Amino acid sequence: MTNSLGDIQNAKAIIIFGANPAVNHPVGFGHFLKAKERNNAKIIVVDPVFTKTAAKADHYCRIRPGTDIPFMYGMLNLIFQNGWHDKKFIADRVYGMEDIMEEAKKWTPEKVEDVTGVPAEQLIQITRLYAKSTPGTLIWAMGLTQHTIGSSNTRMAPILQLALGNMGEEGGGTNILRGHDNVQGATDMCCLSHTLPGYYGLADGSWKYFAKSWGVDYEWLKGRFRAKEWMNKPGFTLSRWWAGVLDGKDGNDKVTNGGTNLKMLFVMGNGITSVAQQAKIKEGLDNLEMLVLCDPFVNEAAILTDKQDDVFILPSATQFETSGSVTATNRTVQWRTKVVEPMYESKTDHEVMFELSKRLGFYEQFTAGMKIKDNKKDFTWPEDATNEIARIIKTIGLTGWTADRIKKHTENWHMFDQISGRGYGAMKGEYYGLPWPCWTEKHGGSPILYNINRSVVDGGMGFRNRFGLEHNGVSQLAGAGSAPKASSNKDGYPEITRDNIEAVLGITLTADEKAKIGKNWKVDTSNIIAEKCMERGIAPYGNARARAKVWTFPDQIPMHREPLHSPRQDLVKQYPSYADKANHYRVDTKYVSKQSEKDWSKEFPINLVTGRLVNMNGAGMENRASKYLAALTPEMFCEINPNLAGKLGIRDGAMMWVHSPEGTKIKVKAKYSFSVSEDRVFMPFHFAGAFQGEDMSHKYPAGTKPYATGESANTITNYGYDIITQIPETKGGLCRIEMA
Ligand SMILES: Nc1nc2c(c(=O)[nH]1)N[C@H]1C(S)=C(S)[C@@H](COP(=O)(O)OP(=O)(O)OC[C@H]3O[C@@H](n4cnc5c(=O)[nH]c(N)nc54)[C@H](O)[C@@H]3O)O[C@H]1N2
Ligand SMILES: Nc1nc2c(c(=O)[nH]1)N[C@H]1C(S)=C(S)[C@@H](COP(=O)(O)OP(=O)(O)OC[C@H]3O[C@@H](n4cnc5c(=O)[nH]c(N)nc54)[C@H](O)[C@@H]3O)O[C@H]1N2
Ligand SMILES: [Mo]
Repeated sequence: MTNSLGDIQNAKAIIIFGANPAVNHPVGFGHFLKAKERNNAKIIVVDPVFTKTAAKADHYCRIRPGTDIPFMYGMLNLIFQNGWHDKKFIADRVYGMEDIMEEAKKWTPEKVEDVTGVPAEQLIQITRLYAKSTPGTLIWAMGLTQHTIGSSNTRMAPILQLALGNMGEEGGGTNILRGHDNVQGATDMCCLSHTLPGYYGLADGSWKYFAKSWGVDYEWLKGRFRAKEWMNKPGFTLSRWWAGVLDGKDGNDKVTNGGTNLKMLFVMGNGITSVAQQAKIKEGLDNLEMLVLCDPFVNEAAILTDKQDDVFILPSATQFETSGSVTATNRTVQWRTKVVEPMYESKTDHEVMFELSKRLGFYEQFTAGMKIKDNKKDFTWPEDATNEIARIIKTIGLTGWTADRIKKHTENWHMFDQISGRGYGAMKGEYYGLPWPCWTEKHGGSPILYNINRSVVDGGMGFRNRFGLEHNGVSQLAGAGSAPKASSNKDGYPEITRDNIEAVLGITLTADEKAKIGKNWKVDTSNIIAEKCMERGIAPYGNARARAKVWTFPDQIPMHREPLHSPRQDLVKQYPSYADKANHYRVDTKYVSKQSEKDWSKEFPINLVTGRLVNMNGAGMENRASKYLAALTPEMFCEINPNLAGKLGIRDGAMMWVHSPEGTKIKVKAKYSFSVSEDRVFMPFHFAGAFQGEDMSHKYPAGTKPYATGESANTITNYGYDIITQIPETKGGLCRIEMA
């Protein structure tokens, strides 16, 4: 999120792609409604389903799943044609917009209508409204990401905002509504397989920086791997670990994993039934040697599997039984305080991890980093963990996030403005929750990314200089005069290093400073670079251009590609998917070969959209185990348009089979609804405990069966994974429906 929920109140227009905040962020959605009241802000919702958010919108565009790129190019085409774009912003602060302009020309309103299903007239109407009502904020969530082209979608949306000059503005920006509490923190700390914490990547230099910062021997770290080369390779993803177990057997995707398959799965805080392709997941679970599930509830992976031995359910404590820092969707941090001691025999997640590291023989190395700062004999949990993060993570500017400061913010939360985040009284000069980057222990945080109307000390900055000084002879630095306010350097400038600091900042370092300073701002644990930058009003990461064009990606600019399972075969030929990708996070992944295997739409003519309910969360066990929440939706269901249901002879409330191209099926209750058109259905994914028509509720340990069980929508979500991130295509697929 470049701005914040509160800042949405400053918007004059709000365009929402693939998010349903009225249901999934109902408290945050209050800010959207206030923007409507305060500014008469217009809300535009682009969604294949008429959601509760759409019900509050001024305009609802019923888009076909997976066609947001044509929709946004269609908007851009009109914007460029009418000269509604921000020419100065583009000239000074963007790289590669010419290529976008060329591609946009192809997407006339009529063509957009054909591909997306949104009437040309409506596209023209909403584009004019959005382009003219600045600042406009752009919202997205899972409707853009869960596609084979999800990563292109998430580039396209910021490009639209860059074209309109809506970036770095109050009331503008791209505000991506994140999922769980602290999912931003989990991402920042990298609960992922392709980078070290803080997005440092897996290169040797990063490993060495972390070895030093953690107080462990680099050679020891290296020795944990089978061979050095594996240190630099990404691991499996959550969506595809099962392929690692099945290891190419029975026609499953082949893996590159050093000649061995995965044998053990340790799960801490994922429901497993929330992941696409449940039939494959079941096969993966069944073939494991050992399965460990740490969860406050019975993790329904244990119910799905037929595995009888070596399945361990460890009772985890909840977040109410522990404390520590958590990061919110707008990059702010808060301190969470323990409410009660861990109940019964449950243990907190960190205790489980500490005990495990003792048994596995690396507790000392695991905890060494927490003792480095004051050369301590022992550490205090969790304060020293938070301080360790502050000491090491420079890339996103966490230096200012010390435990003491975070606690002070949380204790004084009433001393901050709800919209701007600015502090009053004792908190003056700081923004609530110290939104990152928070460059130094004195810096007050940066509530609006890329805002050059503020000084760096007051949270201003340009775009990060991350990809060199030039590409193909074109400068990557921002244009003359576009540095943040009150900067000693008025123009674009590179990221700050030991070698260029004196020249860029116009200063001279002392010999002592030169001896202490790190190689560049990312690894400068002395923090001299950041401190000097603050004095001169310079952002340590440089002042560069945002890239509309990424020369290392399969599509340098976002391009439309039909979903792997598309109802429009004519368009599949015109806009085919990517070439198959070998060794994608260790798994050979199919794209065009799957898409062109046959005309899937003949057998499976209906679009399948999955999503959320307000009373349930994720895999849903937590809520289905609550009598009152379960009572609101006691059974798994599928929203179906009465006209479609009528054609199939299915009555409201009748049971029906939903089949997927993967050869799987689920039995669910029909729920008549006009929220979906006749060509698509909507299903929540919060149910588990039944599998392809079989009730498995006898498998729950005595006394643990939730109040509601049912089929998981993920049993029929289709094959398909994003080309960069490998997120499953759970929002674009096909199905066939028949009476049960
Ligand atoms: N009550 C509740 N709240 C939650 C959660 C929960 O499970 N329950 N989960 C949390 C988590 S982890 C997350 S990530 C967020 C997710 O929050 P959201 O992203 O809002 O959640 P979804 O309902 O999955 O999807 C949003 C919308 O995307 C639409 N959509 C599907 N395909 C497309 C498409 O191709 N284009 C467009 N434009 N739209 C499309 C769907 O119809 C749906 O209305 O919610 C968080 N909040
Ligand atoms: N078809 C389809 N599938 C989807 C999606 C979709 O839109 N459509 N959305 C995807 C998205 S965005 C997400 S984020 C995932 C969400 O799916 P999950 O990550 O599975 O989400 P949850 O059910 O919220 O949480 C997982 C587990 O964590 C446990 N838990 C809660 N607190 C703690 C704790 O403190 N410690 C431990 N150890 N465990 C705890 C819960 O009991 C639960 O079993 O689903 C994904 N799957
Ligand atoms: Mo999520």
